Amino acid sequence: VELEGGLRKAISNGVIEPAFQPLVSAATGAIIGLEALARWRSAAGNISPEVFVPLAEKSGLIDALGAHMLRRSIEHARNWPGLALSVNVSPVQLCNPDFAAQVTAILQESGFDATCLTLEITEGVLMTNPDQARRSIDQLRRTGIKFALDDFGCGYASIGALRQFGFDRVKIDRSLVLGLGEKENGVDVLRATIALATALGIPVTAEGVENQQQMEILRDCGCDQIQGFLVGRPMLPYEISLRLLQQN
Ligand code: G
Ligand code: G
Ligand code: MN
Ligand code: NA
Repeated sequence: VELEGGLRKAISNGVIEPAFQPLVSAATGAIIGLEALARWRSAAGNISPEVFVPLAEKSGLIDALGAHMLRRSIEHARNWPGLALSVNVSPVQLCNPDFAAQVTAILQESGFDATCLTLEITEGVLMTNPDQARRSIDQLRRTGIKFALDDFGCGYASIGALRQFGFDRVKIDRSLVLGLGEKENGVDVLRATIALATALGIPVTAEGVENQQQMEILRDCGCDQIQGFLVGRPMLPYEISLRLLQQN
């Protein structure tokens, strides 16, 4: 309950802020997009989104947290024209019938180009509430917003779901990338998973890429986008701006 009150305040006081992790072209190594990741820095230490996102979901604060993250991410992204912005969306948000209207309103008030925004969702919601998920996704895709299926390959998401919901991108879960390069671990599964998405015309991002060897394997398997500590950790906005200056 104390943490819940703290969370409510942290959202309204702007203490929770996005960090940004580079999304890098596998072909050129250039930063082509940024994923916003919520960070809560409190006097008592940093609190992980793995703790406060589920808390927000349980306590009815997730819509406020999601709206805050989207607004703040967009404000920062204005400084990085030409780059795509990815923002994580909780299944609980997606199941709210007002979600699409909320996102549309934030885009309108900010004037941000919808085609530069990708919303990342995990597969669970496609099973638990497919009808509402589809309504939200369809409505937002009509505005130009893109959708990525996050953490793909670690759960139950079917190929059917990829096609039915019209995902613009798939993000291969870290757990599939983890053993790569150590002993040909899991390359076959990875290659097949990527080939499948590619056959459906859906481009693939690899997450959790930590070394050169993993990156080369993933590029050979057909990933066009790389994310992970090898190419950039989640960073403060000014650190992103510095990286972009060095790149250009
Ligand atoms: O950034 P980090 O690896 O600590 O994130 C842990 C988890 O929290 C990841 O699954 C990530 O998707 C999730 N997460 C981070 N920021 C947000 C956010 O703004 N909204 C939601 N719904 N999840 C987030
Ligand atoms: O579930 P989602 O993909 O949104 O989670 C993103 C989380 O993964 C972020 O919290 C980020 O800190 C973490 N992450 C990003 N790159 C790497 C990496 O290369 N290795 C590890 N272990 N974690 C990573
Ligand atoms: Mn994500
Ligand atoms: Na992931």
